[in-house]
Formats: sequence, C-alpha cells, structure tokens
Amino acid sequence: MKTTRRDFIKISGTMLGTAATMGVAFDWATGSVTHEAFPISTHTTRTPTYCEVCFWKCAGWVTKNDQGDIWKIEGHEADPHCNGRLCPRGTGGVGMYYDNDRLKHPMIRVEEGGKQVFKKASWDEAFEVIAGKMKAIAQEYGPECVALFTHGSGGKFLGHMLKAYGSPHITAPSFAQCRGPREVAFYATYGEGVLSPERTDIRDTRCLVLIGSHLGENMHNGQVQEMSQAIDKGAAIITVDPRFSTAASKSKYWLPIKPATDLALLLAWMNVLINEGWYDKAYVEKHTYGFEQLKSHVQSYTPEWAYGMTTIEPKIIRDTAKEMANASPAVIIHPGRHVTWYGDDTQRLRAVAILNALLGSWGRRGGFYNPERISIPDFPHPPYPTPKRSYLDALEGKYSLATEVISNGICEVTTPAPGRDCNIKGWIVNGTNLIHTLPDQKATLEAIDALEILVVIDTMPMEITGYADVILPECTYLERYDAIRNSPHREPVISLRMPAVAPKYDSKPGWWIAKQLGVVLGLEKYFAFRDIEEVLDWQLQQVGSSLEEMKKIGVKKFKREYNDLYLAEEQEFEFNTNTGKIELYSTEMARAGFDPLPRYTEHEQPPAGYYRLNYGRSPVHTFSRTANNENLVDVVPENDLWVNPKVAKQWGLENGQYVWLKNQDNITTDFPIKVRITERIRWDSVYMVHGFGHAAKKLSRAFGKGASDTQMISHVKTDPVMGGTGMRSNFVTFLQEEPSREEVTS
Ligand SMILES: Nc1nc2c(c(=O)[nH]1)N[C@H]1C(S)=C(S)[C@@H](COP(=O)(O)OP(=O)(O)OC[C@H]3O[C@@H](n4cnc5c(=O)[nH]c(N)nc54)[C@H](O)[C@@H]3O)O[C@H]1N2
Ligand SMILES: Nc1nc2c(c(=O)[nH]1)N[C@H]1C(S)=C(S)[C@@H](COP(=O)(O)OP(=O)(O)OC[C@H]3O[C@@H](n4cnc5c(=O)[nH]c(N)nc54)[C@H](O)[C@@H]3O)O[C@H]1N2
Ligand code: SF4
Ligand SMILES: [Mo]
Repeated sequence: MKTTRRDFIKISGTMLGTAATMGVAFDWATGSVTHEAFPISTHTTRTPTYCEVCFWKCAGWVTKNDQGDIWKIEGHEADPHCNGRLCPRGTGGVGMYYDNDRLKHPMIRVEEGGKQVFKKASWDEAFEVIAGKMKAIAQEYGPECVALFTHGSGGKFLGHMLKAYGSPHITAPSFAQCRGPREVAFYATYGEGVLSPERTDIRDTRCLVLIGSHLGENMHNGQVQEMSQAIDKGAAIITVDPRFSTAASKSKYWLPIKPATDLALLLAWMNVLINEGWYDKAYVEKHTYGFEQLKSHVQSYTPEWAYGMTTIEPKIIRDTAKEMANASPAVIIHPGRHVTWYGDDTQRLRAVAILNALLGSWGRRGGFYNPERISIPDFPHPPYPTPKRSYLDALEGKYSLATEVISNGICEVTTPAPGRDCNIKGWIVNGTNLIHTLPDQKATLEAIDALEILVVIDTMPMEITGYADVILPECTYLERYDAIRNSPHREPVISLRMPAVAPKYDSKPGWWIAKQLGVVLGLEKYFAFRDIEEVLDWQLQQVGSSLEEMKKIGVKKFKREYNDLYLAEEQEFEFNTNTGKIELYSTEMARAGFDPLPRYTEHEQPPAGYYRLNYGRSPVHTFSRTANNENLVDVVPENDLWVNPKVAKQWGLENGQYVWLKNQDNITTDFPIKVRITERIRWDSVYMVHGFGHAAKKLSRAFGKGASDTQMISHVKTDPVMGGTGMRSNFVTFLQEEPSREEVTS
C-alpha cells in the first residue's frame, strides 16, 4: 500500500507491553469457549449483554466463574434475534476481551528525530489534543468540517457529541457500502425501508428467493434459524448465485447466473408473471400505482431475451416464476443486505421491490411483516446548533436520493479539489476499519492525507489506527454499558448491555469518551448526567421499565400498539409515497431525474485471462474485525480462493497452492492466498471471503494471513441515485511468483 505524508506507524510491541497468554479452546459440542486457565466453576453470576461481533445484535447472558473471569456467553431465550442460541462468532466473542493484542492506552502521533512515532498518553492529554484541533477547525472553517465515521453501538454517544459541536456529518459504512440501495429502492416503492433486522416473514414463507443473499454463510442469526424452519415446513428455496453457496445446496432451484446480469432475470420474471396472468391481480389493483406502464415496459424483457444475458434457460425462468406465483402471497424475493454490487443497485433493488408487489407479498403472512418498535426519548439536552453547510453542497446535486450521509461522499469532499470551498478537515473514526471497509484504498488514503486530524477509537491495532493522530482504546462490549438496543420486530423488544467485567488496561467505554471530550470542548450542558446508568435508568423509566429491572431480565418485550402485523384484507391503506400507493412506477425517481421503471444496463465482463472478483462471508468471521480472534482463528485461520477446475487446469494451478492476485489496475495483493479448486464457482469468477490479508503487524494472529479483497477493489461503480459503491466490477488474474514490490506501489 502506498504511504503518504501521514506515514503508517507500526505500533511497537514494547510500547504496548505484554500480558500473559491464556489458552482458549472452542468447544463445538457445547458451543462454548472455555478458558483452560480457569478451574471449573461451582458458583456463577450472569449479566445481560447484546453481541457486538456483528450487527444482528443478539441478546445474551455473560457468565463468570468464581474468580470473576468471563466463562461463557449464551443466547437469551426471550430474544427474537437469537431465540436462545448465538452463532459461533457470538459464542467466540469472548476472544475480543481476552485478545492480548488489544489497544491498551491512548496514543498520540509525535515527531521524534525526524521520525513519526506513537507516544503513550493519558486520556486528558489525548482529549486536549483532539479538542484543541476541533476548536481550531470550528473557528477557521466551521464545525461542519469535522466528520464522524462510526459502525456499532458507541456511535450513538459520539454522534450526540458531534451534533452538539455543530456537525451533521455522521456516516456509517452500513449505508453506502452495504444496504443503502435497498432502503432507497424500498422507500421509493413502499414509502418504507426494509430495516434491520429485516422484516422478512421467513418462518411462514412458502417460497424464499435468494438473489446473492448467502444465508448460512451470512450468519445473521434469527434469519438463518427461520430459513431452516421454513425448509422443514416444506418451503421452496430458489437461489440465484454464480457460486454454489450453502443456501444453494439447500435449494429446490439453483440458478448459477452470469454475474452482473440479475436485473435481466428480474425483468423477465415480471414479464412472465404479467403476461401469464400469474400476479396477484386484486392486490395490484387495490394497492399499486403504474401497472400499465410497467406492463408495457417489460414486454421486450422476455425469458428468451434474458437467457442471452444471464445464461439461465427460459424454461427455468418460467418454472421458477410459477413456483413463486403458486406460493403467493407467502413468498419473499429477499432484498439482500450487502447490495452495493454493480452501480445500478438501486434499480436492481427497485426490481426486487416491484416483483414482491406483483406477488402481493408486502404486508402479508409469509412475505413481509410490518415491524413495530417502541419510542425511547433521548435524555433531555438543549437543542443542537443548526449546521450552516452540508457536504452535499460540494457534490453539486449528486446522489440526491441518499437518505443517510455517504461515507465515500465524505472522503470525496475531504480530498481538496479546485473550486471547492468546503473541505472536511477532521475525522473521528469509531469502530470501522476504513482501510478494509471502503473500496478504492488510494482514494481513502488521499483523503486521510488531507486531514488536519484523524482520531481513531477502536479496540484493536487495526490498519486504520496506523494513520491516526490520536488513538483512543475503547473497552470491548463485554466491559461496558451502551445504548438500549431498540429493535423493530414482530413485537417491540428492547435489550440491555451492561459490563460483565471492568475494562482491561486503560480502555474506556464509548459513552465516557464522548462525554469527556464533550466537556473539554465546552459542551457540558449537553452532558448533564453523572454517568450512563443515570441516562439508561431515566430512559427506561419513560417506557415503564428501569435499569434495575433490565439488569435482571436483559430483554423486554412490549405489546404492539397497533394490530397491523399484516395488511387487513378489507381495509384501505395509505402508503407513505407521493401517490399513497405502492409505486411500481416511481414518481420520486422520475422527479429526481432517474428511470422511474428499472431498465436493463449491461456491465463489462472480464478481459481475457482475468476473472471477476467475487467475495462474501465466512460463517465464523465478521468482516476484518474477527481475523485476530483466537477462538475463531482456530477454526478458520485464513481465506482461500475458489477457482473453477477448468480455469485451474488452464493455469496449471494445484489445490492448496498459494498465488498472489493482480487486478485490472495492476495492483497486486500484499499476501498470497491458497487456491481451492471447486466446481462450486463459475469459470468466469473467483471467490474469497472478505476480511483477511491484514497488513497491521501488531495483529499477531491475523497479519499476513490470506489476501484482502478490498485491496483488489480499486474500480468503483458509484450508484448515481444514492452514492453506493458498486464493488463487484473488478477483475483479477493469478501470479504464481511473488510480485516485485515496486509493482505494488505503482
Ligand atoms: N471489500 C469489501 N468491503 C466491504 C465489504 C465486503 O464484503 N468486502 N462489506 C461491506 C459491509 S456489508 C459492511 S457492513 C462494512 C463493515 O465495515 P466495518 O464495520 O468497518 O468492518 P470491520 O472491518 O469489522 O471493522 C470494524 C472495526 O471496529 C473495531 N471494533 C470492534 N469492536 C469494537 C468496539 O466495541 N468498539 C470500537 N470502538 N471498535 C470496535 C474493529 O477492531 C475494526 O477495526 O464493510 C463493507 N466493506
Ligand atoms: N458470518 C457472517 N455473517 C454476516 C456478516 C459477516 O461478516 N460474517 N456480515 C453481515 C452483513 S453486515 C451483511 S451486509 C451480510 C452480507 O451478506 P449478503 O447480503 O447475504 O450477501 P452479499 O455479500 O451481497 O453476497 C454474497 C453472495 O453473492 C454472490 N454473488 C456475487 N456476485 C453475484 C451476482 O452478480 N449475482 C448474484 N445473484 N449473486 C452474486 C456471491 O457468490 C455470494 O454468495 O452478511 C451479514 N452476515
Ligand atoms: S449473529 Fe452471531 S455475531 Fe451476530 S450478533 Fe448474533 S451471535 Fe453475535
Ligand atoms: Mo453490511
């Protein structure tokens, strides 16, 4: 990776000190992590939490042994996110707490003998440096010029601090690198988003269509459990995936589509449903707007036409359309979650939304239910100052339908450009490893290089910490309180996270970091509470509970206020769209200058000798955050590269051989990756799990293990509708010898 003015600093071992290593074992039979160093406990205490290993946020119980050490984490029986069972990652989450590589105290970048190094600092010193810079930025450029990137629970408090300071620029990669196009497409169609957890009524469905959603590898817990329930009850699964995924192996139909052509299949399905009269006529008549326009729009998108694009035979397209129609309305064309693929993603997700409307599945049992959550008021505080500018001012009307701040948009306006008056000058990065998370690493590094201050709040010495001016060590989720988890679900449900143990080292919880920094910035009136217990108790009292109660029960369900889990058949319903109907033809997209009906666009295919880089999830890892977790590394230590046997033969590749990858922009991977020859991937693509190939040396278990998909994703196709970063238009080839490192930085 290219170094910049802001040299990547390798946090040295001596600075961090060492701690005794404890042996940890993961027991697959009981699903628990045991510490060899601990005696078997006789007396235990348990405290409630919700998991932070991924964003499904399952509620659980943390059990300690007699010595007060964490013994195990189990799922909470009453929680609909997990129904009493955590996934292997959640069970192994205790590895985050015990990791000896953790960040241990604040650090500040200083210049020593012409070299940049990190110096150990006290929290007060660190806050002084940050507040000093933030005050200077506010004075010279305005507070809007500081942005917060955040993913995870602590973001709530830091977000409050940033809004009090005067900036609206709070962004998460879960929008423009993940589910943004889906939310925008469903808003345009139904006037509501899909939300998280997804409102899919999988447990009662009779047909589940998965378009790239690799449930089973994507381990979002409740969803995976409901899928297996549905299969047991005889539901048909249709999986559309160029790779024979775990879900494909459970499916009645596997459609190994040519990558990047899904929109052709979706349009052909609409063509068949409409022309054969297999759609839900009463529902379409009663609830939708624009059917006649849609009907004439899809006439040319026949199954025979789609065959040429997708390589899926016309008969299969018709048979699967019939399968869906037979199950209607208990059918789900799953909207997916990580949907930023090819740059026309909002349009593809609009097609998914329309198809569900034709099948009458929105608001119906076995389709999409209407979730409800309770309203928890904020702890009282003065009104926030009104920001005077937005980063969108500098983007000249681009991405006009984005409903959240776009992370790559913040990068864009951080990098100086001629004639631009607003540049972001400071970033606070909390719980997101932007180097692995944002595509186009060169653009990320250019933006970082232009900053006057980069503050990173993390638990681990991840890549992003190497570019920081100030590093603040947060304690892990097992050592802290956080905001109440307030989920939209079939019934409203809340969950408490409280510390099971005191923070290790000199690490601190996010809420405390936000409050202390707020005070040093002179914003104490926004933090008029003693500690988070006071905040949580006040909030819980407003909804008829208390901190004391939640400490005992962990999870609390509430009665629905309205009896509208599904649409009542005889009742009129006004959707939150311009026409009050489900918009097959989107008036909002038309108004904003985008195609009101999705139109097929072709995407480039790999040049000769190159293969499309396809990526996904390992069931036992989460992104880059678990690559150093010793419980999980024991199970899956590195990623491998799926290669079709035909391709392997052509290149003379052997199973288990290590190769480096080179992409269309001549960028090569830092580390080699192990070849896995398998029929389960099409010949035109290769596949790897995201999150490996760490270059940060202090990650003692993750450094140099496997390759980084992000490093190969230098070509980004930005979605004009909402700014999502299409990441699947990158092509790679194999290098059987280690490339010379000059090539790496070219
Ligand atoms: N190439 C590529 N890029 C992707 C994806 C992909 O598949 N491939 N997936 C995209 C998707 S869907 C998403 S949602 C995003 C996810 O993006 P991120 O959430 O940024 O993913 P991680 O790489 O896990 O980075 C999490 C960071 O949070 C730190 N962390 C963990 N726990 C805590 C904590 O309690 N407190 C604090 N302060 N820090 C903590 C970890 O050490 C790590 O540095 O990535 C997106 N980017
Ligand atoms: N274990 C585990 N589970 C997780 C996560 C994790 O890190 N670890 N992360 C969570 C998060 S935040 C997210 S967003 C989700 C992401 O998971 P999902 O939303 O389920 O999936 P994607 O990452 O979009 O897609 C991956 C699948 O798409 C297929 N694919 C690739 N190209 C194409 C194509 O052109 N067409 C079609 N039809 N399919 C294609 C791939 O072969 C792969 O099977 O997972 C969640 N669950
Ligand atoms: S799905 Fe697994 S990792 Fe995600 S929150 Fe639940 S237990 Fe934790
Ligand atoms: Mo995601």
